Amino acid sequence: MLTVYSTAHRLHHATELKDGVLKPCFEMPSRADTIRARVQAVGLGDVIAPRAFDPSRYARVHSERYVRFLEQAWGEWRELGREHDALPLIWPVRDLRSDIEPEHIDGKLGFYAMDAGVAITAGTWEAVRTSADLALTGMAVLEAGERSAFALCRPPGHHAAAEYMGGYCYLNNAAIAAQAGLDGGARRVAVLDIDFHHGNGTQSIFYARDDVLFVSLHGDPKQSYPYFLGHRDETGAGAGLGFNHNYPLAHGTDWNGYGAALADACRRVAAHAPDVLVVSLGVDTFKGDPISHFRLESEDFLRIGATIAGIGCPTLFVMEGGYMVDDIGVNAVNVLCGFEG
Ligand code: SP5
Ligand code: ZN
Repeated sequence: MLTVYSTAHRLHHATELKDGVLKPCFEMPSRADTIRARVQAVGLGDVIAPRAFDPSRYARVHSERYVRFLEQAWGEWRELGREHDALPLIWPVRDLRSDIEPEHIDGKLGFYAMDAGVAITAGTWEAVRTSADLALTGMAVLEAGERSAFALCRPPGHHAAAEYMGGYCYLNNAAIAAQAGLDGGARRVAVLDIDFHHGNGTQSIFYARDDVLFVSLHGDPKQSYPYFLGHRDETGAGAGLGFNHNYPLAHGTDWNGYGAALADACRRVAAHAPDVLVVSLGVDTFKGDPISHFRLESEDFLRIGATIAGIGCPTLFVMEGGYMVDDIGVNAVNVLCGFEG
């Protein structure tokens, strides 16, 4: 399996608000480099560089003004003489106006963010756009006839929706790749999201559509981030009714509960008969993850890969979360090795 990777991710290393204190993000550069090292240690296959795509490709699933905001935010922040990470401080909740884009950068940050886990720094845009290009390159690899590919994306993407960032995510790499698959001729695409956290952004982007099936296994939002989406009764809207399926699982879920839910999820994906499958690959379901609450063992990730392979569809793996850095390489690459059989 080819891996698409770039060192550009290292340009993004930010801080987040954690338990009331600003700290370095759990989503840190060593994550991607640990996974890359494991890819090479097991001889998974060649590691290739991404092609550069035009930002108009990102605007197939994001709004143009949101992509422009991401590109320009750091410059606007710096114009005010600020040097630390750009972070939102106010959000347009419920009865506040969310239909007018503010001009001031402090207003814009809140307008385009769902939380305080998405700081913008000097290198963020370059890292973010390269991460999306990794996913687009991975989709191009499938279109060229490969059965699978691994986009080693960082920053991750699945919390980012058409017009907002959140949860370490800026551009939705998996959604951008899924849309590129359709634009390249696929009639049906499925996104299977196995990150511990619900992929609220991907769900939101495709919620009213029947050409992209979204299926997600995650910590129950009653107990787990992102709290405000990911319940079982969210099954799609309009033409998309029946094309969204959530499997909220309790804290402490181990392979017993997880394997059964995954088998059911994969049956649903196979029934959609997708021309291409995008897997949002998070390994924060691991028992030792510092911010998540499932109990999967490293060997369970081999089983996940084998179960996904059973769908029998060209598959693009897009890296999402996973914060137990020492084990993230083994766990992520176990999914890929399990897939290859
Ligand atoms: C891509 C991805 O995995 N994003 C996750 C973002 C989660 N951000 C907030 C997590 C807060 C968890 N707090 C629980 C603390 C447990 N000690
Ligand atoms: Zn996650």
